[in-house]
Amino acid sequence: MSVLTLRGFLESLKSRPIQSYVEPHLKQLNIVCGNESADFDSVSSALSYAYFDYLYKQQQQEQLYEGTSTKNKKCNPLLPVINIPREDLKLRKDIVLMLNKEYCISEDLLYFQDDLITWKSDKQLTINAVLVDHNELVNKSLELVDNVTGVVDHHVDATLYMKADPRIIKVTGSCTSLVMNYWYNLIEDKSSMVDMIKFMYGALLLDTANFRHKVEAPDRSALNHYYEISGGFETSTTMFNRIDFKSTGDDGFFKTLKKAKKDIKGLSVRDVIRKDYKQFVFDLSGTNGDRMIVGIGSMVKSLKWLYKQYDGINQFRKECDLFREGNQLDLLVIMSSYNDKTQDMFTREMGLVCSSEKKEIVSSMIKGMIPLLKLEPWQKNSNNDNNDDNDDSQSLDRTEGSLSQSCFWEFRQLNVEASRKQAVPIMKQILGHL
Ligand SMILES: [Mn+2]
Repeated sequence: MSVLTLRGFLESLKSRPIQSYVEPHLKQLNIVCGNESADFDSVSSALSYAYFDYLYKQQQQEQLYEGTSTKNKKCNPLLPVINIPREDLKLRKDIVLMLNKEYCISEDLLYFQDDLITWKSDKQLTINAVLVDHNELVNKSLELVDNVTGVVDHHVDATLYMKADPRIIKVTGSCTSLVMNYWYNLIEDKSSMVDMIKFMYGALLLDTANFRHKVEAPDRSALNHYYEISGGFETSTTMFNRIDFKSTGDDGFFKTLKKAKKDIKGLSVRDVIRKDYKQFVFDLSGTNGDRMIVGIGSMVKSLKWLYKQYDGINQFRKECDLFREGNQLDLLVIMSSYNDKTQDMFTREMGLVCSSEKKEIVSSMIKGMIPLLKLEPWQKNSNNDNNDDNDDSQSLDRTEGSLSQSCFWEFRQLNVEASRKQAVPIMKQILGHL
């Protein structure tokens, strides 16, 4: 087998029309996609899963036709799909940096949600999907995907698609670790796997804050595989040579990615929310089938920084409320995480905005979350431009004027281990019992 690269793989996919990947009689198309936040981990997991699947299928073909002169080269690949509109990729500067700079992969070599919509509606295809970095279809994906054929994920198990194969759901820092560990055991010739490593290692660094948080056994074994696989092969990529697997202290690679991830220059509040956003429908406990539509945007800046950047707390709240209304949400949650340099401490904050009709429900939900997420009153910026509103964050904090119909809260979240991944099941649980 000749050595392949991720770029080579994507180019070969794009060199053929989509129709050529369709199972002729069944009108089925096989894809792999990450979750709808399309963060670095999701994109890396989807691309690596598709790439490794392709390597494995090639290996099987070669074994099947070993010794015969007529090699059947036909193999139906899994298409990696990035689960956001194409235009939203540019908001994720960490991913764009990795793709463009390290892999010379431009947007046109990738498939997006827009493509999936076209395949589904114009071509009337049945979509079979492997889900990576999530284990439950939600929102748009529910309409677009017909069958779930595999799951590799590190979120709470929704116990769906029990016949999916593989079905791997384990606690890990990065989902890419599970992808690596799965394919490592199946692919014999590891030489073509090398090209994928820096993308996967990047996800591992970002998801564990450079090995400071949430490093689990599967992450360690993936790291060993990266080290072992790359040790045996020459690589010409400069970035890759800069990766020092053993030192986790001052890693230039991590800092470069983190900086790109945090770069929100030129983005509107709406863009900053959409950059890492997920939407949920939570059932309420009542018998009348009431539901709450909740959007959660994760941000890697402090609330104070965001307020300063976007013309103050009231302006920021107003933009958030517009986003909430525009997306027909009952509640928008902003989960902020950052390193507080003054105390060298990883810090989390939470901002919430809901319509006034949902004020009571959200207040009750917050009461339930306070002990679990260790929510504490948020310390307001000492700037005196908001000095007259008594912001005891646990009580209702209304702002005047056009925002009078909405309610806002801000908290410091002392349970810093709980990211969105942990906060969502907590919210779901509380709302289901109100
Ligand atoms: Mn993930």
